[in-house]
Amino acid sequence: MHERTLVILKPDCIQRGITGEILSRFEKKGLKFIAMKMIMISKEKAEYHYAEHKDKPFFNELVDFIISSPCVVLVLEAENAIRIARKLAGATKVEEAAPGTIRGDYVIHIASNVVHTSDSPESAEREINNFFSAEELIVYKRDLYSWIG
Ligand code: FUP
Repeated sequence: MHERTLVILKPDCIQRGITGEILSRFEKKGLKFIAMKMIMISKEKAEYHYAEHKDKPFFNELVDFIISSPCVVLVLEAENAIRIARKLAGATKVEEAAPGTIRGDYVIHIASNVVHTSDSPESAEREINNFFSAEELIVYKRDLYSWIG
């Protein structure tokens, strides 16, 4: 089975009206969308999602931001989906995010950085299970992508 990654289009993405543009970048790359929904993330799920940062000074701000307004959460599948999605997202530090990446093109402040993408297979599994049930992950074939599924 191909690798899966969790992507979150954060509140700033929806508020700025760039959801379609950002989805389009992942879609055009050829990553397979196997689940997608718009949700208000609960505080509990947000704290679980960002658990690795719970001792960081920016933790409360991070959680408050992600629960402030709707997000779009999606699961993408491909060989090396995790690294591919992170490349498309671009570097966390805004001054290092290359033009052509999402953050390189749309982000001026680290706290409002449009997308989240999982950083490892372990995180991806934990994060996907936090937002999706097994039944929500849709198995289907793409005819035009028969060589990769
Ligand atoms: P990334 O995997 O690129 O989203 O980045 P991290 O896991 O390092 O950070 C998680 C989130 O915390 C990012 F969305 C940005 C935010 N953050 C801050 O707001 N301030 C910081 O100093 C570092 C990270």
